[in-house]
Amino acid sequence: MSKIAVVTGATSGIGRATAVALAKQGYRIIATGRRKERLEELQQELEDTTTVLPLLFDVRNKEAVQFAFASLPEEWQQIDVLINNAGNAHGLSPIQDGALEDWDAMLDINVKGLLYVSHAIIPFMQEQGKGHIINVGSVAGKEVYANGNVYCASKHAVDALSKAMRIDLIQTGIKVSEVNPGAVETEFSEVRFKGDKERAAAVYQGYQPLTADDIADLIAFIVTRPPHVNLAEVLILPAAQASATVMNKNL
Ligand code: NDP
Ligand code: 8X3
Repeated sequence: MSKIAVVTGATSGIGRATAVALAKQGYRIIATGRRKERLEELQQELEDTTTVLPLLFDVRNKEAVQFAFASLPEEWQQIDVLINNAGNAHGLSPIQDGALEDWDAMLDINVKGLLYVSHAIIPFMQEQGKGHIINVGSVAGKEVYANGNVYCASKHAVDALSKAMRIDLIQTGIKVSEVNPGAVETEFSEVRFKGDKERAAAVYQGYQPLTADDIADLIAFIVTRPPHVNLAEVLILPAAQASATVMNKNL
């Protein structure tokens, strides 16, 4: 039987590209997200490559997360890899102007959602005595930048949780890695700026950002290392980016 990877946030951007990359590595894919038609489209695109099981839930809803994984058909329970990718930024404002609903969204999705999904999947990996969890953090989990406040805090939490998971799971045979991208052109900025496509496009102008495929390649590399190797943490930036906010737009 081929290996199984769960990819959260597989309807767009990094998650979708990762699902495709892991399918090409021979994995069966459990693809999650809230947009049903996008999951079905991914399933169709991959029908000649692998089997895709779409699971529709909001990672904020812990009962829905628990139910989705508790009701997995038996042939989908031997989960080898979990890509904790679902997440977004909501807003970009000074802390004094922040919207409470944006703060709730970022902390509930990026932090608590990652925890709920991990809590549901770790028992399957423990049962097998092996597994690999890859958390998608960010350069924003390594640095704080102006107006990034709560998004940066959520990604610093992902950084802390990745380290904590690696320590707590060391006796179980489950590897934990963290991938921290800089600027990747996806729907990320459209979500951050609440559908303002022009403002979102401006984030990626004047330099060559990373693509979702660049991150998917890295994730596929990490999961295909030999069992005794763990790429624990990788910061991946566009060549034109030196830190969260320092860019060379003349490259
Ligand atoms: P996209 O907006 O393209 O994709 C976000 C994905 O997360 C979608 O599939 C979306 O699915 C899913 N998602 C968001 N909210 C929820 C929710 N409440 N429940 C379930 N799924 C949800 O952005 P990216 O691909 O860029 O982002 C993926 C990850 O990469 C995020 O964790 C982000 O913080 C991180 N990242 C992105 C960077 C960038 O520059 N783009 C840089 C560094 C890190 P759906 O809407 O269907 O639910
Ligand atoms: C996404 C990259 O710089 O917008 O995590 O925070 S950034």
